[in-house]
Amino acid sequence: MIATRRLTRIAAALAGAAVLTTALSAQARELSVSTVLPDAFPWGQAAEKWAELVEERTEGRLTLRVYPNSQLVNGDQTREFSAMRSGLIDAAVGSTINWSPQVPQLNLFSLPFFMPDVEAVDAVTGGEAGEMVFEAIESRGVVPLAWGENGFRQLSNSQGPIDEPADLEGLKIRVVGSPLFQDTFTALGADPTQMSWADAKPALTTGAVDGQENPLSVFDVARIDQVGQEYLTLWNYMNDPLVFAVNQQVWDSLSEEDRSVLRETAVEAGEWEIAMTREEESERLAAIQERGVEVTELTEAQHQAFVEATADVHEEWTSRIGEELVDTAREAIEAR
Ligand code: X2X
Repeated sequence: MIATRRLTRIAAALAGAAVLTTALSAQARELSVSTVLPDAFPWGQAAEKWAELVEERTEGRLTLRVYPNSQLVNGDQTREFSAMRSGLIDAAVGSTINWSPQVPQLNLFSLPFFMPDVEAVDAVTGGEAGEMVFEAIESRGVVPLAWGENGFRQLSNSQGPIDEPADLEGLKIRVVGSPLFQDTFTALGADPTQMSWADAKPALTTGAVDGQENPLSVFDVARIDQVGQEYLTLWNYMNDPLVFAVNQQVWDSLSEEDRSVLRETAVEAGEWEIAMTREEESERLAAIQERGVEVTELTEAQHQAFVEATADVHEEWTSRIGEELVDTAREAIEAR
């Protein structure tokens, strides 16, 4: 009798615990967020900021857990978009470059010498062209929410100053795993090698490659100068925006309220990170120069020589990206 009563009590307690667990999990839902760079970099900070704001505004109902270093795709950043589309990853703050193998329209931002300044970038992302890019992402099962920014990508190398295409002749340059970069650097006479960010620093350290291209914040935080990259050319040849996005099924499963919180916090975190990245550029450049890196700025004529050397790449990739999108972006840039 006593034993039965105890069993009943245990059963009741277990049932209670089960109800509680269900209630808790219904209350607190965790979404995984992939990034390439961790929070020592503005990119990782953008994701952390998003997580912070979401937690605050949903009072813990929704939690974003950030997984940096492309760890959810074993370091292969070009698989991030597919992993998010298939639901292996719930969300990401990702680079347009890394997603461009799956979303050709994202190559818009990597067209060499197409976006001269931050105003051009804002005119594109904030206008009709930006909407077209977001539609292209959405049509592939991922919901884009907001823009962030990795920054204008600058060229560094270990061999000498670069101020004309001929200086790149035969230089082994690490590029990201996107075919457009292969074409741009081949057109410039360099010898491009595609590899992930995880492999880049070791390759620079051993001298397996002579150079790389990345925004100043990445060069600075990752201390790229310490692996022999003593020459830096400021050529603003492309800008690398980030996109905050969520898998479509995950999005559909959220309440309307949580969706608006996710969207508005992504926009806020993105604006915060873009402003910070841009504000810090000049300090970063000064810090890099102080560490002994020789910085080359291009004259208008030198810049033009690079533009001409990559004109065919521009033309070829325009058809892959879509004439209409490229034209819409060009108009926005001209009218900025
Ligand atoms: O791999 C790179 O160069 C990085 C970190 O900038 C990107 O993920 C695009």
